[in-house]
Amino acid sequence: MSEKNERIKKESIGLRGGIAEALEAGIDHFEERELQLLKFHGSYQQDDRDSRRERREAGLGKAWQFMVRSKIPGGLLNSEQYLTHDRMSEELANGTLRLTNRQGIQLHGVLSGSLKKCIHTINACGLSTYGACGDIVRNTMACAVPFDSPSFQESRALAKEISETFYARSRGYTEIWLDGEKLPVQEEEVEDPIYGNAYLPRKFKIGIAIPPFNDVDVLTHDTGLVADVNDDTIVGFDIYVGGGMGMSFGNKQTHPSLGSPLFHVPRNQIIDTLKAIVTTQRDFGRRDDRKQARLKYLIRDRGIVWFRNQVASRLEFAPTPHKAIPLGPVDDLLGWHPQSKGLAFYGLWIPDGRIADTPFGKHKSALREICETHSPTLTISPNANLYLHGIPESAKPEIDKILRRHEIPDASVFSRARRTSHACVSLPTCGLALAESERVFQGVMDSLDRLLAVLGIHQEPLLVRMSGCPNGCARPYNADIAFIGKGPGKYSVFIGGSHRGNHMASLWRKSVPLDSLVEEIRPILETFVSERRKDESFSDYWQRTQETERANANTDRFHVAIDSQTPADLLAR
Ligand code: SRM
Ligand code: SF4
Repeated sequence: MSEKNERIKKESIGLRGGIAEALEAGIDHFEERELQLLKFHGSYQQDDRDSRRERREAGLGKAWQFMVRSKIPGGLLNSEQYLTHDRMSEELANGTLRLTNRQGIQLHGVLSGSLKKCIHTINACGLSTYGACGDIVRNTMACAVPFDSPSFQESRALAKEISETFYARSRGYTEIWLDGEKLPVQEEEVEDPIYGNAYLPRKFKIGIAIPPFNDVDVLTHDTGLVADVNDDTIVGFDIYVGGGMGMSFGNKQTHPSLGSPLFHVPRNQIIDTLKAIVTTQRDFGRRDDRKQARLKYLIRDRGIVWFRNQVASRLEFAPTPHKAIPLGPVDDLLGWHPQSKGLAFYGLWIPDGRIADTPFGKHKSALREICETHSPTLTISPNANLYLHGIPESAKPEIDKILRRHEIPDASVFSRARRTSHACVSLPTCGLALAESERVFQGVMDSLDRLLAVLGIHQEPLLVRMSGCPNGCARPYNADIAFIGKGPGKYSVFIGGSHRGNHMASLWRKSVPLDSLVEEIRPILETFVSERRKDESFSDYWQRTQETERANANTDRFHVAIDSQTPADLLAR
């Protein structure tokens, strides 16, 4: 498998393969080589899993379709770009938009014949899908809170700069989808200076946090940057390396982990430092086993000291020790907040990032009307909520009216947990899903909200996440409470991460039916309420009372070391 992937990349001639020819031939789905390369272009080949059995029984093949992912550095887009996606969702996709928890937008249900129009249109509106998937640096995340102060603006600009630095240089993408138009960041085709012809061993993720906000969940990225802000100016960064959430049940060599401190670098050295980190992973990351190919495993196998020396040897300056800059919770600021003089922003809760007209409100229609009439700027949050910003104070009542008219509840009616909770996409589109996630999560959260209200902890900071399989797209393993799909209707329950994102949860129950999930955690929450110390959060309570000595030793540190008792170990018992 790994060998095959490596060969496909090397022989792809700048990620072209036979994609153009297959499109020209009018195929409804791609063969293996092209579908692997298509990921680098921002699209996954999928099929409608709901219709699989029926089609099989009718002697039909799979209902092939594609997911197209827009890569949006820092999640920042304007109303016209949003409306372009909205229109495409109606004309070319399944009628919904899916905000992702890496601040991108996914369209599902695109047919092969519409792929070119879809990708072309995304580029024409000033965004791109290039590098949204594949063994490459993915969408760079940045703190989504839309404050206008210099440090926040700087982090958004840096997300863009990082994105441009790590674009693949091949013009294959533009030839196939843009009729040869050149993207502004692309130069004449030469051997790619960062990626060579084999690209990276695996996906690579970067996120930027602005303290005290940790909405980007900074320890879960291959490389997380925590801004060192002085007098509202970013003067440097604490760098964390080797975060990652995926694991495979039963494979003890795989595990989620939180980033380890690398060092501190000045602001003007950050791009060179990122190049040094990415090229170290390019040169030393495992290419013989895709399940061991992420940066976290390179660091586990060779040690952080080796990695630090490798990266430092590629730099022309001497980095200094990391400063352990503290961070707050993984929350979003929902509702109205002042942005800068005369302007306000609104943090809109989007259930699981799915923009549609649903019983939770007509988010799709409301956002269309708001963008058409008020043209706010938008930022997708890493919890897949949406900030509308640049709104004059005087326009607030009208926007409120549009939201109410579309039956969108004020997020304050929900528990604090629900406002930042997230479930991955899962069925029916995700080919890797073992259990439902997005489609059942709000039902689970309805029950949990009722329980939290009864227990009087409705406003307690709790991070709750659900993933339809152990790949962990919802970043579940550092949540206070996490449900991870094990098989149809069955979930493993993990407890004891943290709403600050700085602690790993551990396995609580191996396999629980969907309709018993909340009942299963009721006793834990009841005991928390009766035994907690004054102002003690759930994660602090859990770590004080439940965890092993070893894990307890880590609780006062922002960095959490990889525990040898990984969830995969526990599940394999
Ligand atoms: Fe993910 C694969 C959806 C964020 C870890 N992820 C997938 C695929 C593409 C399934 C596939 O390979 O066939 C899913 C597509 C489902 C669909 O139908 O749309 C998918 N991942 C998502 C999204 C949409 C979930 C969401 O609820 O928002 C997120 C898209 C982000 C984006 O805009 O780029 C998404 N995925 C994540 C995250 C969280 C993050 O990036 O901050 C993780 C954990 C962090 C990490 O990478 O370790 C994540 N996705 C994975 C993995 C496991 C990777 C690993 O090395 O362990 C896979 C499977 C794989 O790559 O083999 C995967
Ligand atoms: Fe699919 Fe698993 Fe990711 Fe959910 S966690 S989107 S089921 S790969």
